[in-house]
This record gives sequence, structure tokens and C-alpha cells, in this order.
Amino acid sequence: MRKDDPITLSPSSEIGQSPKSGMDAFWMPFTANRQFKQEPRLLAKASGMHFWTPEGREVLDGIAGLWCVNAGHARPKIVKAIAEQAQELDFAPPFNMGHPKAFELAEKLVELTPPGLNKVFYTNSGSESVETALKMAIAYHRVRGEGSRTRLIGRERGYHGVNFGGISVGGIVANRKMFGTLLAGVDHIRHTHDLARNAFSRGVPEHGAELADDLERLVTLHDASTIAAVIVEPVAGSTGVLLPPKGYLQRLREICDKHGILLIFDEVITGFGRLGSPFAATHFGVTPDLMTVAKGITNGCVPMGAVFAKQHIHDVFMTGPEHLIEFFHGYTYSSHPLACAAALGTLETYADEGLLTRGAQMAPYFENALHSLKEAPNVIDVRNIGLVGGIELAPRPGEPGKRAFDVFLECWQRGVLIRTTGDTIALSPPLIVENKHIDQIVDTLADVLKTVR
Ligand code: PXG
Ligand code: PLP
Repeated sequence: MRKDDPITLSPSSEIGQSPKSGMDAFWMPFTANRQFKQEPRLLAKASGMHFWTPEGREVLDGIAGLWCVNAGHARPKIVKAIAEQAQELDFAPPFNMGHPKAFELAEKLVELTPPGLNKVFYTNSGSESVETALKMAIAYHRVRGEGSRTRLIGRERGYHGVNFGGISVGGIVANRKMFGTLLAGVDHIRHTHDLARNAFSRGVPEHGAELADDLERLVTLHDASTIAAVIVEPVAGSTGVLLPPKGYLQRLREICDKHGILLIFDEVITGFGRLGSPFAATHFGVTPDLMTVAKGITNGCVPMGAVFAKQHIHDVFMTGPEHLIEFFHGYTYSSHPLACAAALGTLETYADEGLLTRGAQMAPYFENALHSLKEAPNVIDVRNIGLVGGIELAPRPGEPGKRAFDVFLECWQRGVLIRTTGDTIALSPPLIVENKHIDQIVDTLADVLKTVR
């Protein structure tokens, strides 16, 4: 979009009043509503690597929307697939009925997943994928006659969406503390963040594989016969980009195997090329029993998520009379036709352009650029893998998160969209990113870090 071609919004969006009129009704998610409504940040259009504001100001997308627009914005094959699908079949009931694209998509998806993860259960978001996987794990043990295995283990600082199961196994205190007692029978292993030993690691850090042994501590405490599953993000995103120490995920896999505990990888962010491989499981060579995805499955264009399950997990449900439902779970919009069409268009785009592995090619340049910020004011760590970066800032005394938020606001003013969580800046550009975009992001950050003190 050009500057002389502004998108006009209703008068209520004009800047100047506080809060803006016309902005009252929408209670925004995960947003400082009052701050936003005094100084709104609106996006009106997007294409490729960029957004444009209603006034026509160009903003570089440094975070793939919200870790989801992996192929960049408004990709023709995806747009066309959605438009045509809306004409042809707008909705089909997903319970007891099917439509061809849901099956076609599942077959295509399991060609991409690590060997063994060959069953697909559709959801509409990462949060729903997590709930689905947790329920599958508990039900799996029950149908195979080990109904005592009901306990779920998460990890400190983990993010698994915002529904009750997800915040119960999750480990971000702000997302949990307001919401009562959560699910019973949940425990957590320790997080892996270790600035003292691992600050400024390039790629996965050396130290901390032994933190996986914390699972043995919980097995000793609760007994393996009570534990259904462990869920972790292979690379923790939302909490501020925490990478698994070398050997950590392998060790977790071994401990799970030893005790008959299912391992769930939450790949909502890491899935679909973010690390430079199709999935984190592929990247690290560790295959979980269940894998949750969302976001990049449709390039963020239509809400969709999925759970991938190993054959044997699926198969234990397939007993009993054939006319009966085997797994009492599903959503009205599971396998929604628009989402399936968008996902098929997305996979085609990824394949056409090699995007599921492009991150590996771009990673060295991205890594060097990010680590050039090591000497910038207040930077206490830089972390990177594939096309994910984390830049941790020292918090301002008594104002946790404020320094990073100010950096976010200043970058926005200067035409670069970044994301911050606590005092960590998270970067995750679309996988079509070029060196010049990486330069723009990092040069802007370098300047902003000098001014925002
Ligand atoms: N699991 C993981 C690992 C995620 O990253 C979810 C589950 C939930 O997905 P839905 O689609 O229900 O949002 C996520 C989502 C951030 C940020 O600030 C990250 C997510 C969502 C919103 C913000 O980094 N991840
Ligand atoms: N609440 C009510 C009253 C419903 O009827 C339904 C679905 O039929 C739901 C919640 C769940 O909605 P969804 O299937 O979209 O998750």
C-alpha cells in the first residue's frame, strides 16, 4: 500500500482523544487495554514481510504476526484456496460426517511429521490442541487398563495456551495465579534457563541436560504408575525463547520410556519450519508420542490446530462395538473446510518455496546479526535457533517488563514490529525473510536500545 492510498476507518479511530471513542466495546486479549486505547496501534493491511497502518505507514513484521505467518502475508495460493472454498463448501458437520479436504490434508500432514506420528486430530487453536493431547494421554492409559495414570507433568515457565488444562501444566505465573485451583494432579519439572552458565550461547546451550533428571525426582515423589504424560515446548517461545540444553530432550525421552510416560511436544510455535526443520522433533531427532501444532499449519490465515498421535495410541481406542464413538472429544469447527483449504494452500506454498527448511539457510546470518547486539546497553543475553531469537534485557529496578515494552513501542514508531515478554524481546520473522530485513530489524533495535534506557 502507498502513502497516497490510505485506508479510511470510521472517525472513531482518529488519534487525539483518550481513550478513543469507538474502542470501548472490544476487551482486547493479552493487551494493556487502557494504554492501547489511548494510543492505538492499528494494522490495516499486510503483504509479504510487511504490515501497513490505516494511515499507510509500512511496518516490517519481525514476528510473523504472532509466530504464525510463516510464509509471509497474503500469499496467493492460500488466499485463493480460502476464497474458492467459501464458495464451494462453507461448512460441513465434523461429527459423523466428513469432507474430502480434511482427509487429503491429514495424509499430506503425516508425510511431514516424524515417522510414527501418523494420526491427525483437528482442533482450532494451540490451546485446544493442548487440551486434546492431555485428554488423549489420560484416556489412552485408561483404555489400555492403566487408569491410575492420570497425573500430568509440565515445566516451569511453560506456555501451553490459556485453557484450564494448558494453564495447569503451564508454568507462567501471571497466566495461572488468577484462576483458582486449576486441574488437580499436576506437577512441574524445573525450567532450563541458566544465565550464569549459558548466557550468549549460539544455538542450543551446553549446560543443563541434567535438568531433565528432575522428572526422575517427580517419578520418585508420585510413582510412575500415577503419571500419564509430560508436556514441554521443545523450544519455549512465549516465556522468552528458552532453548533446550544439549542432550536435554533426548534425556527426557529416555526417562519417559523407562517409566511408561507419554511425551508430548507442544510444537505450536516450533512446528512448520520455525527452527529450520519441519518440526522441532525432526530438528532434535527426538520423537514424542503426541505433538500439538497450530499457527503455521494455516499460515495464520484461518484458525486451526492439530494433534499428531502415534499409531499405537490411536489403535488402543479402536476397540469395542464399531458403531460407537471411540474418543468422546471434538469441536464444532474441527476440520473446518476453510481451515483445511487454507492449510492445503499453506503446505503447497511451503513446498514450492522450500520454507520448512529455509530457516536453516538463514540461521547463520540471523545468528550473527542478533549477537551483534551483545554490547548494546542493558542486553544480558542473546539466544537463537533457526529463525527464532531472544534478546533479554536487564529489567529496570522496580519496573519489570517496562524497559522491553518501551523498546517495543519505539520499534513500532520506527516501523518494525517486535514482541516482548517480560524483559525479553522475541523475534520470529516470516520464513521468507531476507538479509536486508534482518538488517533492518537489528539496526533498528541497536538504535532503539541506545535511546531507551
Ligand atoms: N502452546 C504453545 C507452545 C504456544 O506457543 C499455544 C500453545 C496456544 O495457542 P493458541 O492458538 O491457543 O494461542 C501457544 C501460543 C507470545 C504468544 O507472546 C505466544 C502464543 C500465543 C500468543 C502470544 O509469545 N503461543
Ligand atoms: N457451549 C455450548 C452450549 C455448545 O452447544 C457447544 C457446542 O455445541 C460448545 C459450547 C462448544 O463449542 P465448540 O464445539 O465450538 O468448541
